[in-house]
Amino acid sequence: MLITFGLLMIAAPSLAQDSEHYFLDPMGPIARAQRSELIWAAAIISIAVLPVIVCTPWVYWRYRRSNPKSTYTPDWAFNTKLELVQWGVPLVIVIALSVWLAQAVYLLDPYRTIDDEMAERLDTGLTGPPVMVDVIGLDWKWLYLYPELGVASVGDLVIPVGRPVQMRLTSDTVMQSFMAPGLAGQIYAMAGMRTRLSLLADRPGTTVAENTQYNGPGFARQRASVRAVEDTTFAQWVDDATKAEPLDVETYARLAQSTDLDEVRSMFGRTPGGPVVFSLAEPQLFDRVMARYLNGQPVPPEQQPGSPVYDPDAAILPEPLAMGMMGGME
Ligand SMILES: [Cu+2]
Repeated sequence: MLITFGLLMIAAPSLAQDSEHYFLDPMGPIARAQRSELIWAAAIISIAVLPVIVCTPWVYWRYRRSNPKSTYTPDWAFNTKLELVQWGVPLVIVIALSVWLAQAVYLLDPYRTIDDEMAERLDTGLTGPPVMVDVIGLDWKWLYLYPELGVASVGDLVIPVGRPVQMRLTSDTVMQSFMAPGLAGQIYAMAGMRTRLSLLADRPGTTVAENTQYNGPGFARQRASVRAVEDTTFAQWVDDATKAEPLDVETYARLAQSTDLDEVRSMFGRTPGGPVVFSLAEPQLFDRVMARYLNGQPVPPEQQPGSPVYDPDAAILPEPLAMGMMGGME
């Protein structure tokens, strides 16, 4: 624990120099709260751990054989005061941490909608209505859909500063794990399941969205930038994306193949290193990807984007299921 804590402290300045924000240099209140919890929990646990680390060498030295001043008590076995301290202190720490962290877990529930009340508790301000983002994990990129704004992007999540972002996540391949350490915690994305994550950035900056669950040879390149930008920049970005090539069910079938971001750029004739944005021609894409795994039939290998025999022409997405059927899928 202490070693982890120490390493984190050493790592902090070097990470902060980077242009990207990581866990210890958050750009939003949720990641900031998580950081302070880690630091406080480590500090409180040190109350029990530090004396042991400090006293062990001292005891060895004090009671060494050659020290004539230390008392020799070979029959000593029990000391009430000592027992009370060494069981009592950890007990108090465990109780205090449990009560405090349970509250934190409830406040920072990734499924929780960030509204005015929550913003107040996180000591931050909101500047506008939430932005809905659907996230589909693919081999080996993150696809972000903005169904209300009619745009989509691959490998680059752009969010406006001060506005809550409500994400729904799923996977159209194996299980994946989404983590944007500068903004929020980690959440899984699984085929046929819909998870949620709320984000909030209160200053402009860039962090990274990683997949932290190994999913094959392109895994290491599945890192997407997450950019928090001012409202006007965001509006401009959406406007530009609206004019891009449409993303419909057929385009999606090609996009879903096992390719990394560079391969996607060349497949769709985009500038090397440049943005990959689409106008969203199929706003229900997320629900249709979900429905692929929920229609009661096994998905044949040629319709599974992660499969070597995946065939984009055979992988037409089904119509979304009725909302009632999507019930207990979260
Ligand atoms: Cu787990």
